[in-house]
This record gives sequence, C-alpha cells and structure tokens, in this order.
Amino acid sequence: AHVIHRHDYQAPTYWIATVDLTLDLDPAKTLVTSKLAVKRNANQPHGPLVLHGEELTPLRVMIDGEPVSFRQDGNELTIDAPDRDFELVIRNTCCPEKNTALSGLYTSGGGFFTQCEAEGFRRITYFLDRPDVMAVYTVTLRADKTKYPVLLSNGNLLEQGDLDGGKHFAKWHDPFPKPSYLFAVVAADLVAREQRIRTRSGKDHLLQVFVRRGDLDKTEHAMNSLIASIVWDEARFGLPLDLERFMIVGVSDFNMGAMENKGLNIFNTSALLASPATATDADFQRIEAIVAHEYFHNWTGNRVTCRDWFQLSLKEGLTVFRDREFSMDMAGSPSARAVQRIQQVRALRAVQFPEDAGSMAHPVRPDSYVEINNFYTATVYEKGAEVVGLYQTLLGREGFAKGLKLYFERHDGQAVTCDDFAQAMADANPGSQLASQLDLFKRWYSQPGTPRVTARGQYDAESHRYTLRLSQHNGKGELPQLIPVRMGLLGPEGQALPLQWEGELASHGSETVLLLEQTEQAFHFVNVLVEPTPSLLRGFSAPVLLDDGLSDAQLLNLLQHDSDAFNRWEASQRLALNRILGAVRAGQPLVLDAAYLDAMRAVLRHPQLDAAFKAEALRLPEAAYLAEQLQVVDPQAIHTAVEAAWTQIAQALRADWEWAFEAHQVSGGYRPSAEDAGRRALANLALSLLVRASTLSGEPVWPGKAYQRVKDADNMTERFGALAALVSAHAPLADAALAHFHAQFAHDALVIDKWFMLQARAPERDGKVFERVKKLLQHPDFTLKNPNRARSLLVQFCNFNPGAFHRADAGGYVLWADQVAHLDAINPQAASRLARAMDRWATLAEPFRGAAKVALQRLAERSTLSNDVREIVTKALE
Ligand code: HT7
Ligand code: ZN
Repeated sequence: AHVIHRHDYQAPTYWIATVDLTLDLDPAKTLVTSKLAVKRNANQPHGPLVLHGEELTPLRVMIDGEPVSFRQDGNELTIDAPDRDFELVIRNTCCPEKNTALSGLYTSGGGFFTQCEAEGFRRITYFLDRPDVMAVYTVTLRADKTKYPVLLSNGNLLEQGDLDGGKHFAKWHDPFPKPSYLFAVVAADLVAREQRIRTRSGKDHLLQVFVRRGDLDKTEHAMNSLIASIVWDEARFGLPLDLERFMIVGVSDFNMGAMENKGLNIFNTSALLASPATATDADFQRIEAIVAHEYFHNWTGNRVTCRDWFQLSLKEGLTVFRDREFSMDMAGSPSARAVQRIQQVRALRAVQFPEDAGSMAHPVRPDSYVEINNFYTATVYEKGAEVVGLYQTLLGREGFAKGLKLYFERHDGQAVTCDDFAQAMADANPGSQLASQLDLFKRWYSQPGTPRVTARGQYDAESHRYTLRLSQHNGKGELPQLIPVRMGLLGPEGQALPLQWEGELASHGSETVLLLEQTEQAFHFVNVLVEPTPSLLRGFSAPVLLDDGLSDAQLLNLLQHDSDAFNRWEASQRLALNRILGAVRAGQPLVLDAAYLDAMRAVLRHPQLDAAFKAEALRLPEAAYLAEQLQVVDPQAIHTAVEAAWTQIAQALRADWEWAFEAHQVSGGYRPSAEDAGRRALANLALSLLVRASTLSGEPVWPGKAYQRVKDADNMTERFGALAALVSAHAPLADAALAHFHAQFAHDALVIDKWFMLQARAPERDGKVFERVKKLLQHPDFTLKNPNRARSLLVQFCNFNPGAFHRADAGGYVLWADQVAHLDAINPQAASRLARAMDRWATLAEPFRGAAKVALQRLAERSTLSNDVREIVTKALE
C-alpha cells in the first residue's frame, strides 16, 4: 500500500485561482465541464500538471483554447503544462447512481448530493484535490426541473431560469476562496424552513434548512440551534456570519454526521431531524452540537483551513472544543455544565483511550497514513479537543480568546498547520507558561498514547506539611508532556482546605493548577492542619489515566463533598470500577458491599444534586473503559461482573428506584431543556432497573408499566426508555413491545434505526442477542446500502456490545469478517469503521484472541479489499 508521510509535504507546482464548473446532472452520466485559471507556483521547479481523478471518464482537455494530450495512469491525469499561467478546460463524465461509496457526487432518495471531504472532489472532476489549493468557485447546475426543483451550491445565487426540454439551471458564486473539499452541490425535490435574521453587526441573513417534504416539522430544533450558534460565536469569540445566505440540507445516505461545505452544510438526517415524538433528549442534544459544530467550522476550518490532511485536528480538534464550549454554555447551570463534561469524558474513555492503546494508535497530528478517511478518529477529534482545552487551561479564557484573535489576524484565508495555531496562542500570550514551554507543550501533537499519571500524597502531622508526588509514564520512547493538574485538598469532613505553598506566607484559595512537566515532581503544601484527601485532575484537566491510590474512605469523602462536580462523579465511577475489576481479577462473582450500595442510595436520594448528575453517577463505567485497565481482557468476565452489578443495584435499591421513578416524572409538554432531560434520564434509569429486578423475580407490575409506556408515552425519550428497559432485561413483554414499536414507526427510517440499534446493543444473555442480530441481518428493513442502517445493527453490535460480540465459539468474529467484506464492496468508508471492532484483539484472553486473529487473517487474505479496510486490518495484524 502507498503510505503518505507528513514530512514529504511539498507545495504544488501550480495553483488554481478560479474554478468555473458546469454540471449537467444525470444519474447515469453527469457531464462536468471545468474551466480553471491555473497559476504557476514560481517557488517550485517546473513540471507536468498532475491532477487527481477517480472513477471518471475524461472527454477532452484544452489549454488556452487548444486541445492537448493527456495521460491517465490509475487515479492521476498528467498534462504537459507550460511554465506559465494558463486557462485549462476539462470535460469529463461521472456516474452518480453507481456511487455507493457516498464520496463525490451521488444519488440518494432521488436527488443529487455531494461529499467532498476528504478526497471526494476528484470523483467529480480532475483537480488538484488537496486542501492547500484554494480557489474561487462559480458553479452552474443544469437538471430536470420536475425531478430536481431545488438546485444549490456554495455562496450566492447569481441567476436561475428555465431551459429547453423541461430542464432548468441555477448559477452560484462563492466569493471566498476555498479548498475543493468544501465544494458542494445539491439537486433534489426539497422544501425549506426559512428564517431571516439580523446579526449584532446589523447585517441581514437568510437561513434555510432543506429537507424532504414530509420532514419540515422536524427542522425547528435545527433552525433554533443554528441561530443560537450564530449568536454565540459572535458573542464569545467575535466571529460573525460572513455570508448572506446559510443553508443546511438533510440527506438520508451519508457517511458521517454532517459536512461544513461553505454556506451549504450537508447533514445526515440523523443529525438534523427532531420532533418530540421521534427523537430522544440525546438526539436533541446531539443535533444542537452538530449544527453548532458545522457552523463553527465556517471560521475554524473554512476561513482558515488545513495545509494538508495531517493537520486535520487543526480544524477538528478546535471545532469540537468550540462546540463543547457552546453546549456547556447552552446547558446553563454549573451542574448541567458538569454533566456535559462528564459525558465528554465518558465517551473519550470508552472510544479514544482504547484507540490510543490499540492497533490504530496515532498522534493528534498523525505522521503517516494510507487512507485519510481512516483518520477521522476519536484521537483527531476528541483528544484534539482536549489539547485545545489545555491551551485554555494554561492561558485562561481571556488568553485563549487573544490567541484565537491573533490566529485569525495572521491566517485568515490561508491553509495552515497545527504549529501555526500553537505559535499564535504563544505569541498572543508572551510571558505565559505556554510561551516559555511551547516545544514541550507540542508533544501533545506528536506523541501517541494516553499518559499515565501516578499521584501519591504524604502527610506529616507534626509539621503540617503535605507533599504530593506526581509522576508520568508515557509510551515506550516517549518524552514527558506538559500536564496541567487542577486540584484541591479536602479535610476529613469534606471541607475545602486552603492551599499554601512552601515558602509563601499566605494561602492562594482552595484550588490550583499544578504543572507536571517532568517525569517526576513533588509539590509541597504547608499549614495543612488535618490529613487531606486530594481531589486531583478536577474537571478532567488533562486527557490522562490517573492512579491516585485513594482509599474507599477517601473516594467516599470526595463523592459526598468535593466542590468539583466532575470529581464527585469520578469518585462514584472509581468506587464501581474498583469493585468490578476486583471481581474480574479474582475470577470471583461480584458481590457489592453495603458501603457502596449505601453511597449510591445517598446519591440517588440526595436533596440537592440534580437528576442528570445522579443518573451519571449511578451509571456504571463503560465495558470498554473497564477493559483498558486490564493487561489481558476476558470480555465475558467483564460482562458477567457488570450485569451482576446492575442486578444488585436494582435489587438492593428497589424502593429507592420506585421513589426515583415517581418523583422524576415530567409534567406539561415536552421541552428538550437540560433540566427536563435530566429528570427523564433518571426516571428511565429507574424504570430499567425496576424492570430488571421484577423480571428476575417474575413480578409483572413494572414490566407491564413499561409496556404501557411503549404504547402511550407522548415523547420518544420515555417511549424508547421503556422499550430499552424491557429489551435489556430480556423481559417476556420485550418482543411484543418491539413489534408494537416497529409497527408504529415503520414509515420513519430514523426511528427504525433506533429499533435495530437497541436490539444490537442489548446485554447478552445465553446467546440470545447474537441470534437476534443474525436474524435481523435478514430482516426486510435491513440494508448495507444505507450507512445509518448498517451502523445501527453492525457497528452497534460488533464495536459496542463486547459481551455479545466476543464469543468463545468465534461466531461474532465470523459474522464481522463476512459483513466487513460485504460492506466493503458497497461503501469502503463504512466498512472500515466496522473493521475497527478488532483494534484491541491482541489484549484478549484465549480463546478469543486466537479466534480473532484467524478472522483478521481470513479477511486480510481477500484480494478485493479497499485501501480503507486493508489499512485497518493490516495495522491490526502488525
Ligand atoms: N469535516 C467533516 C468530515 C466529514 C467526512 C470525512 C470523511 C468522509 C465523509 C465525511 N463527512 C463529513 C465533518 C465534521 O467534522 O464536521
Ligand atoms: Zn468537524
């Protein structure tokens, strides 16, 4: 396979200043005419013009009006171009209806849509399809008027009108130079929700959300989220909307969540459409975050873009950071902000930590790749966002905002690198720790792996001195990193202790940020009058694995009293994790002790804590995170222990769960507010545990109530929560409830996706989930052609249901290998995400490890694998 290396970057021999594109849209054969103003890059030696092109048929190439010869070799078109500026005209065709990879121009639901990031533009026409080539685009679309009444591209509409033969045209112009990956076209039968707004700067804008006719009533939340995002970015960072028109379009066939094409964002309908009847609170929240994310890209990604794809985190890490800040501000109360942070960290630990320890581990700024689509990863996105968060922790909010301002002053309209971003942050904050230790800080971009931090405290009761020793361990050959550890000390009654450094005369409040920059460091506090409990890494101030060696008593102290809500939650997780891992390591059945159960009861009954926080604190750690704590992983042992924990929590706290369910019902109409969502989350958790306990003891009341809810809940959060309770408990009513739900929502693809997902994610019992998944593969509603549907069943089962997937008889692995191969023939990007289910096979215990290796080898032996899947499978076997 051809490996691309970061250090090989070279600027191109030619630039492209303008693109004048005409598309005659036809599903079987679309004709593309591209007129390019090509400029010689005098900084590079003269050579041929080598354009990218994939799955295209070239018709004609002309330079300055004269036909010229060209050579097509694989995915490159070579033209012997002159050593000067010139006009290049290329005509080619492509076939949208055969494009099941969903990259480039494709058809979906009878319309045309594009996806050009990362390298899809080359599947529309021949081009220098790389992000540092930025051009001004004018686009003319021609298509049948009845079938495709809406014709959209980036920027402003210049002209539209009718043509002969029942066709019409539209001409669009985008004044902002952009890389080809931000190009977009839509031609379809759609309707729009429209809203005119006037922003702070006094400019008027038209916002439009285009969807299929029947979906208009599900666009209000997306529109509200867009408006909130525009207002927030202007208020928080002074970044205005720079376009007169901002469009969002929904499409059902899409490889990711959404795409930030300039002025024409294209969204997976799953990330766009919401109504109380069809979307859960989690969906509402996700839609708000994704709408914001794509909008924020307009500055962080579009106005300033990436020089090359190794810099992907420059835009993705920064934009995830921005959408997280937005979501926290939207959530409102300090407790709701903490819940947001808890959810971010839960996801980071369940997905990014395993990634960073597995076969696909790579730095936030990777050094090499075979297929760039494989690097849209949790590391680039989520760890990248954590790294951007470190700047803000080191510089403070104001310092961070100053850095961002300088970044835009320097680089607006450019394609730049992560180094440029770091430099702007440092230069805007001279005298800061960041500026003086920039090279050390930048190891966050270059070193893979999750740093392991160990913390041990030593208290001297006589001298009232407390010493905290911190050490860090990174991967083999890796150097120490700059790790900010936000912390405080608690007294035995949970009181916050003043922090006074040795050698200083007074305390500096009760919270500080320690900077761990060497392999080992000691921090000395004086005037500590009682033996403290350290509260470390508050708010998860750095993406590390922390071993603080705290006792149960200390964790209980933190759980009850820490002023930092994140660390209260963390204590709840550690109490559970220690118990589950203790049982797994000892090979013994899990028995939860009274101290733990009492602590959980106290959380549940706590008069001041918010419901959303309680639901997070009472949830057990994810199986994937538990597995990361072990050298050798037996997924069945983890599954058995987690199931036992849930059952005991359900049974021991039964009366408390009954109280919790009744006390957290939400009255009045549905609102997706953080407060109401928190109440529903806790009520759903209570219902699920009540159904579990009742099913085990054969009592009919709670399963009956859940079944009734599936039938007549007035919102999807409660309906789906009740269905999930029945399915997870393997309750006798589960099948009837599933059938009822399916019949009720048979017409709504996004809800049917949930129906598949729920069954794929159900906790395994006696192989029933596996058998069900095999049956669902044959269900008339199942198809590999729609990525949402394929993901709902296969990715949910293989990548996120370890207790059902890892079978001693290797059945899960055989299913995985077959389905990866089938999917790969249709959609390599989707297949390679599924292929990632085996990233951590090497740490599995036998017989899983041996069987996983055989499945990987069998897949690797296939001659027809895409580059996408081959890279994943090869790395797994290395
Ligand atoms: N920047 C977008 C990435 C994306 C993408 C990448 C590869 C293949 C298909 C894709 N669709 C969207 C999404 C984002 O981060 O906002
Ligand atoms: Zn993004």
